[in-house]
Order: sequence, then structure tokens, then C-alpha cells
Amino acid sequence: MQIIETISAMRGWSEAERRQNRLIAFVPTMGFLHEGHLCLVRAARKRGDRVVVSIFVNPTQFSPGEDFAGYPRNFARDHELLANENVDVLFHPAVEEIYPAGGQTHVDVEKLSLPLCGASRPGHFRGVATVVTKLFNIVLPHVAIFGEKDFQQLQIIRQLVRDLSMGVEIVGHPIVREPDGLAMSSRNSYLAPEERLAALCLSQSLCKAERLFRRGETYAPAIVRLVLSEIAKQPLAAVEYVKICDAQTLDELEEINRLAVLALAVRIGRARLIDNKTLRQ
Ligand code: PAJ
Repeated sequence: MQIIETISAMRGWSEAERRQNRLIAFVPTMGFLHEGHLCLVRAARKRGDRVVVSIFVNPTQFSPGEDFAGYPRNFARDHELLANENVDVLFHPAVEEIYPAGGQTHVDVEKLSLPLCGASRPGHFRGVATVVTKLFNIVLPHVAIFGEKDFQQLQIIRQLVRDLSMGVEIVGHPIVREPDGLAMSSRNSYLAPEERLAALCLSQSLCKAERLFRRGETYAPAIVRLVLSEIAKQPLAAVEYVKICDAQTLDELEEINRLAVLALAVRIGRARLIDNKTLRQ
């Protein structure tokens, strides 16, 4: 596995592979890898002749006061995990390489960035859309894999690729969970043991909600109420939002009469955790 740190070397490598007609599959990450990331890497391996993974903790998607400085990092471990997955290139640029001084251009996916996580993290999705655009321009992938855990992020990237005619195929990967149901996340490392237990209320309330939906409940506020009451039983958990939205537009739904997503964000200790479930009739 090669480690590449500069834009010119990365682009040079990808251009050479493209000249050989090789399909490049790409998995962007912020590192501190877990099995969820590795499942995306395996999906990339199935779709591409070459696999590129980036590790870049992107400062522009963290608001002031968020956990950019304290975001977990372990490059040596990530390196070993990716080498074991037969990744071809680990792209690991410095912040100054991606954001040299004087930048003025940003990518805003306007409407999709407003609700859900966008409401409490202003500027977050602008940072994500900008860095993903830059990474696509550097890595030149044919296909890129993103997790459905970050459901809003995935929809924003699909929209961005359409709107800017990018010609990268975007593939969504189902949420990878711990055996007890907790969605895997680099931020789970923030959880103390009793908080880790409390965090089960996210996936468990989503499962209860799905059962209610399967039994025929299609009135969104009734399902949201159930989720809120389940999470309220957990004193360590503070709800940021619980919403049911159209899975494509992310418009909030009252009646679940099309493909929908039940999405939530909950704070437990210093961790802000998200999870979701698609509801299809
Ligand atoms: P990060 O949180 O490191 O996640 C990288 C990719 O892994 C994202 O596509 C995310 O949805 C996916 N992922 C994380 N946990 C997952 C899980 N439990 N199951 C399935 N997929 C999972 O998301 C980002 O980084 C950044 O915003 C990034 C896109 C790299 C831009 O900076």
C-alpha cells in the first residue's frame, strides 16, 4: 500500500491508472477506522480495480467549539488496517495541502443542508461538500462509497454530484452495527462504560419505531413520540432531534406515504451520536 500526501502525486497516480483503463473506487474517511469503514473499503474492492482511501480530519466541517482538535486519531493503526484490506493508496494530506491560505470557493448544497444535523451544525455540510468536491478532483475516482449512517451527508453528496455534473458514481452502504445494535462510529470512543450502555437507546428506539410502523402506523408524529419517550427513559441521553423525512428531499413528513427516513441525533456525555432507519412501505 502506498501512502500519498500531496495533491500532485495523488492526481498523477490516478491519471496513470485511468490511462490503463482501471476503475478507481474511493472511500473518503476521517480515520480512527472501525469495522464500518472497513466494510466500505471491502465494497470498494468489489467495485473497483484499484482502491483509494483518504484519511483527512477536515477542519472546515467542524464548527467552533466542536471536537476538531480532540477528534480521535491513530494513523499507525489505521495504516495497518488498510494494508490488511489490500488498499492500493492511502491518501493522507496535511491540512495546508488541502486548504492553502487564501481559498475563497465553497460548495453549498443549499436546501438539503438545512434540516436535521444542518440545523444544529451551521456550516458543517458546506465543509463536507467542499472537501468531498476537492477530494474527488484530486483522487479522480469512478465510484465513491459512503455510509448510510450519515444519511443526510449521503443525500447531499448525491445532489452535489448531480448538480455539478461530476461523473462519479455514488454508492450508499448500509449502517454497520456493533453486535448489540449501536451504530459504529469513531466518536463511540468518547463514551464511558455507562454512557456506552446508555447509547443503546438510539438503535433500540429505532427498532421499536420500525415495529410500530410495520404494524401499520403511518402517522409520523406518533412514531416520533414513541422514540422520544423511549430515549427519555435514559437519563444520560439528551435528544437533539428526532424526525421523519422524505428519504430524498429530507422534507419532514406527517404521513409516511413514500420512502422515508427516521433520523435522530442524541448527545450522551461529550459524544454527539446519530442513527437512522429507512421506512419503506
Ligand atoms: P467518517 O465519519 O470517518 O466516515 C467515513 C465514511 O464511513 C462515511 O461515508 C460514513 O458514513 C461511513 N461510516 C461511518 N460509520 C459507519 C457505519 N457504522 N456504517 C456504515 N458506514 C459508516 O463521514 C466522514 O468521515 C466525513 O464527513 C467525510 C465524508 C470523510 C468528509 O470529511
